[in-house]
This record gives sequence, C-alpha cells and structure tokens, in this order.
Amino acid sequence: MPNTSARPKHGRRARRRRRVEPARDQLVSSSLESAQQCLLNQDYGTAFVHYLLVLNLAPVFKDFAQDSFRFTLFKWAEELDSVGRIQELFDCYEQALEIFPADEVILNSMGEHLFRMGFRDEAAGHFHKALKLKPDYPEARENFYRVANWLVERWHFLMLNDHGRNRKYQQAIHKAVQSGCSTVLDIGTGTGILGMCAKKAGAAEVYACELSKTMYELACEVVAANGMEGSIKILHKKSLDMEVPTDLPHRVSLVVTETVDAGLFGEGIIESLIHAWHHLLLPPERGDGEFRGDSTSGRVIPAGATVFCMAVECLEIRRHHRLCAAEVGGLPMAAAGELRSPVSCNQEQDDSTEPYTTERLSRLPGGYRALTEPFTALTIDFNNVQELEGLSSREVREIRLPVNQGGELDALAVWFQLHLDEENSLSTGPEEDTCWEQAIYPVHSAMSFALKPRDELIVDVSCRDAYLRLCCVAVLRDGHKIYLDKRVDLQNPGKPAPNPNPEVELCSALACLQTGPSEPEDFCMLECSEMALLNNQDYHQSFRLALTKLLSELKFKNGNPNTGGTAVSAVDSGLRYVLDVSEGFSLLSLIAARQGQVKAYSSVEKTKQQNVLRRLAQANGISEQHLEFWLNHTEDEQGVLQRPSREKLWTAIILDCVETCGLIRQKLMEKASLARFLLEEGGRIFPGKIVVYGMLVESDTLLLESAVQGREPTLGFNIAPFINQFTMSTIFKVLSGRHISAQTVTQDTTHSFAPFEKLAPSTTSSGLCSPHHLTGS
Ligand code: 44T
Repeated sequence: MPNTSARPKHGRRARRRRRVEPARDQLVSSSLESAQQCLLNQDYGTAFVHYLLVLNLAPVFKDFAQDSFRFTLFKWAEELDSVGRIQELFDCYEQALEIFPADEVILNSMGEHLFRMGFRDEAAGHFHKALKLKPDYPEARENFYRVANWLVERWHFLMLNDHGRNRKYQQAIHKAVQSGCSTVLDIGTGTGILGMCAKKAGAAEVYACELSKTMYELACEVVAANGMEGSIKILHKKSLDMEVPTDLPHRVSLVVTETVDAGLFGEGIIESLIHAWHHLLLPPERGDGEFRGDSTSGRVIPAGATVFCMAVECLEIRRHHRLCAAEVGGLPMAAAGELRSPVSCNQEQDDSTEPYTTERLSRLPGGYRALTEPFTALTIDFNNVQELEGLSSREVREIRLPVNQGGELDALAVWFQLHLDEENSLSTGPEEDTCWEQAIYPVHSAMSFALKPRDELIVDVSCRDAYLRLCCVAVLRDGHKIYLDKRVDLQNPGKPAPNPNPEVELCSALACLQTGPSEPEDFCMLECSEMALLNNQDYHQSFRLALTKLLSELKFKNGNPNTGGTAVSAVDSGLRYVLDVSEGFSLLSLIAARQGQVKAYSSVEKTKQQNVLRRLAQANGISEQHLEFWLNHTEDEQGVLQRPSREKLWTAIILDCVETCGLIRQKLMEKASLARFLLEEGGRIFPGKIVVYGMLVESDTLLLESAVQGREPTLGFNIAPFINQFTMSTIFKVLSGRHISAQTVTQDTTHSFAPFEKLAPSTTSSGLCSPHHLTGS
C-alpha cells in the first residue's frame, strides 16, 4: 500500500488527494479482501466485479492478482455460459483484456468461447494473437491448428500443389507479358503466385490485391521471401474498391485472376471483371479480335470459359439431400411433408440456402453414374464487357439433355473449362486429375425419379445474383412432358403433376389424407448431415431394437418405481419416460413413443422441425400428450438434464454424442455421467458405450490437402514454409479406398484423424495424435 501518511506537497489539489487517497486505498484493500473471500465461497460473479475494481483503481496489483483474476474470470464465464448469458460473458472477457491486453491465456480462452458460439474467424484471430504473444503456448497452438482452415481455406493447399494448373497459368502469363502486356494486376492474389509469375516474365509493373487479411499478410511474406518485395505492390483490398490513381497509378494492360469457384461465378468474377474493365484495365482490343499485344490495350487471363453440365445418379449425393426411404426405424414417413437439404436453386433465394454444393465426383464413396453426355450450359468471354454485363439479364435458357443411361436422377454436376488464352486451358471436369471439385445441383423435388434411355431432361439455365443456376424442370418421355416438381405443373397449374413413381404418389396421397394438403411452401429444411443421418436405416433400427428390448425387460419387472407408493394420475400410470437429447433433427423420440406407454421428450428446437415430428406423431397414432419438446420448457442449458417431472425418473436417455463427421461431443459425454443419476432402476443411457477405432493410413490426397509439398509444385517459388504455418493437426474426411491405402478400409465411414506432416520439419510429433477437441468444446 502507498504510504498515506506522507506529507502533502501542493495546496488544495494535494489536500483533496490526501482526502481521496486513503479512501481509495481503503476501497482497494477491502475490495481485494472481498474478491478473495468471494472466490473462496465460489461466488465468482461478485469476486470478478471486486477484482475489476481493484485492478482498475490500483494497477500495481496486476502482477499479484493476475492468476486469481484469470481463475475468477474463467469460472464466472463458465457460469454465464451455462445459463446462456453470452453477451455478459464476452463483456467480461473484454473488460479483462482491457486490464491484461497481452494475456495469452485470456485470449486463448476467449477464443474457445468464440469458437463454440460459432464466431470462427474471430476465434482463430484470438488463438493467433495468443500464439504470437507466446509461441510455445501448447493450448493456443493446438486450438489454432484446429481452426486454421477458417483463416486459410484448405483449397489453397490443393491449388498450390497442382503443378499442372500453376504451369499453365505461368505459360499464359509469360506469353502475354512477352507480347507487350507490361503492367499487370493480379486480382485475388492468395499467396502471390500469379503476380510473381508476371514479375518473373518481365512485367514492368505488377500490382496485386487480396481481400482476406491473413492471405494478404501471407502474400507480403511470400513475395519478400522470393526477393520481389519492392517490385510487386500488394494491396489489402477487394478489387471492386480499387481505383486509379489512388490504388493504381494508371490502368493496366493485363488482369490475371483465378477468383473462380467450382461453379465458376461464386467468387464474384463477373462483378470483379466488369468493374476492372470500367476502372482498372486499358480498353480492350478492338476490330479483328486478334490480340496484337501492346501496352495500349487491356486483356484478361483467363480469356473465357465454357461451362458443362451432366445428369448423374449418385447414392452418396442422394442420401445427403433428400429422404430416400418411406420408413425410418419402422416409422412411416409419408406425413413428414417435404424434407430438403439447404442446397437448392429452384426456390426463392434465402440466406440459409446455397444453389449448389461441391464434390469431387471421382472420389465419392460408391461412385456415380453419368445418365447423360456432358452438355454445354454456357460460354462466356471475359474480354467482352458487354457480354459480362449481359449475363445476369440473360433470359432463362432451356437446354435439353438426351438421357443415354437409365438410372435415378440425383443431381446435375457442373464443371468448366477455363480458357487462359488461345493455347492454354484448364478443365475442372470429373475425369481430370486436378485439384478441382465439381459443382453439384442436387435434385430433391421428387423423392425419386427414374430416367430411361431416350428420355430428354429439360434444364433451365440462368444467372442470378452472380450465381449460375441450373434447375431440372421436366423430363420429356414419349412426347409427354413430366414436370419434376410435384407441386407445380406449369402447363396445368390447377392440377398436381403426374408423378412417375407410384410409391411417391401413394406416400403423398397418404400424407394428404392424414394431414390435409400441404401448402406449396410447406417444406422443412434439414442440414445435409441431418438428412444423411435420417437416411441411415441401421442407426434408427439399432436404437429401435435397443429401446424395444429395454422397455419389454422393464415391463415384466415388478411394479413401476416411478409410481411406487405415490398417487399418480390415470394418464401417467404405467408410463415410461424417454428423453432424447440428440442435437439437431432426430426421430428417436418418436421411435420411442411408438413403443406405446411411453412419453417421449424431444430436443428438436426448430419450429418447423417440431411440426414435422408432430405431424408424424399424429399420423402414426402417437397422442399429443406423449410427445413433448423438452427445450420449449427449459430456459437454460442446465435444465436439459432434469427429471421429467417431480418424483419421476427416466427409463431411457438417448445421448448420441457422435457427430456424423466422427467428432465426439465432449460436453454431451460429460452429461452422460450426470444423466446416470436420473435413471430409474434398470433404466439405460443409449448408446451404452462407444468404441473408438483408429488406423494408420497412407494417403497422397490427404497430404496434398494438408501442406504444400515443397517448391516443385509452385514453379520453384518459395511458398510452402509460409502457407504451411496454417497446416491443421486434425482433419475430418470420409475415407474410401481411393483416398488411402491401409490394412482395412471401411467404406462410407467418416473418420477424423491427424495427418503426418511429412514436409514440416518443425514438428516433433511421431505421427498420429489422438483426435480430441478444442478444450471445453
Ligand atoms: N476454391 C475452389 C476457390 N478474392 C478458388 O480472398 C479448387 C474449393 C476449390 N480478392 C476444393 C477445391 C477447390 N478482390 O484468397 C482468395 C480470395 C480472393 C479477391 C480481391 C476480389 N474481388 C476477390 C475475390 C476473391 O481471391 C483468392 C482466390 S478466390 C477463389 C479460389 C482448388 N474446394
């Protein structure tokens, strides 16, 4: 404590200080005492406030109180988290970081909370900061590895490892520069590779822009490491925000870019190029079309693209995007109404839906079958600004794909050929050995539709909101048009369209009988992983059998411990209570309720999904009182595990803590030990145990996705050590025989594992580490 008896030096101010200081010191010391006492009493909230006061008033105590302060913060945050007071939780962390801005432990812990709340970029940023402050901090390193893909997406590794692609870009750039394009702008430079190609080819001025901060910083490091620091000007900007002369001294003669995704336009190349032609590029070559190559006209690499599409049958795609069976775990599903994945282009654009997903078709477990030949869906000339501008206003174009293989229509697969210049082109097709995936437009308007040879598939092609949209509209069979969306028949809007699949028709008829006709917009969205789980018959059947077994075992036991001795209402007597705490959409509560004499509690939270369960319950003879939505009644997470009501215990608690990607939800596992005390005698937790298997694998693909493999693939440029800082220690993959070689390969199984870091000399790890999670998640 400062010496309060010291003589004051200056008149009134000093007198005031003399009065204030002892009071303040007293406040500080009594607050410190209170903080410590509250901490002992485990009253973390009050302890935290006292510590804040002490440390704000008397920073001299920072060193002394740092450990207890952290401990208090973490405990209090845990409490706030458990009751969903998230805003307050982050306020506390922010207050803590104001006092200890360079505390790596607080930063790392805040990152963990951010991560769990879904703020992944921000979480990654916090782990990164913690690691920068203390590079040998293992927790932050571990966490950072696990979220590195939010800062540097995995495809950067694939693209940089694709020597063929890099080489073709290099050749095209070299030719353009040699033929006179001396000023170059690389849009979306990533690690800077295309910009460096331009410089190496002899361009006088090279500029590059990159919108991601992490990638921009990486590009700066890479360019410097390759001795081009002064000769490439890199901007942390979106190209659309650039202008002459602020960002570029004058217009350039060449724009190079690979801002394309699997669906070509998803990274905004159309908008970027329209802007570039208007603001950043010299005017295009006119007249004869032949590029003469001088510094007075502008051009773009790639020069253009051709987009292809093809209809495919693919079980792996089907099971992720639509319901594949009429019954799940013995439960007829007709009354569920339409269930869809969030990938769809035939509905109004909405934030929760994407027009396509991406897959590398050749690597999908179970493979795929082409039902049509590849067909040209669109061509585009990037050197023609009118064409670029006209793209979004282009009419919806109908194309017809002759079917040459019978099979179920599951999706349209889309890929493209990128014409870098007259000689060099890249293809992202399914048959190519490249880094590219294909864009997948799943079909889910009909439960199943079998195409026959000689059918013609009618597809609408349009370009809206900078996305290429393809929609399977109808099938032309023996001169008749069969519309695929059963809810609209364009020719006969009054009547539902004839459905070629009698089973589907029967199911929808039954659904209508039981629930009345559904509204056209009455569909329910499920995540792809939820859909895949719903389609997993073994999974539901196993739960069903286990539940049946348990309930019949208990039925023959003497008396019901729930009701033993106490008076119960007639409705409750003999009832068993089953709680399903699965996350997301789950049918297991209904499967339990269907056993009879069971009251089931579901944890499904979304209203539309609850309605699906209610409809299914009604259609399957489960009365309203026998299905409850647990989370509708509990205000906080603590309540998730409670007794069904006073004096009752659970017969079964379904606690499925394995995510479809293979991760184990640690929090839910922890709850299992708590749940045990809430079970009636003979009651069970499902699953009873989980066996985790592991195996050592060798996989080139995995390697290519994990780290840049030296200098060779990147044209001799020194890029690998920089981007490989963002290598992850654990990744999640569906493994199939094509990816890996190992002793045993389980098809169609998802595993999480840590790859060997073959080329990362800094790792001391001897190989596979145990796949575990972010601390606290
Ligand atoms: N992924 C394909 C996308 N950018 C390809 O920030 C293929 C996905 C893919 N910067 C598996 C395999 C593959 N101004 O760093 C990014 C991005 C940046 C811009 C400045 C702009 N207007 C833009 C637009 C984008 O450009 C970089 C590349 S974008 C696309 C790369 C291997 N899954």
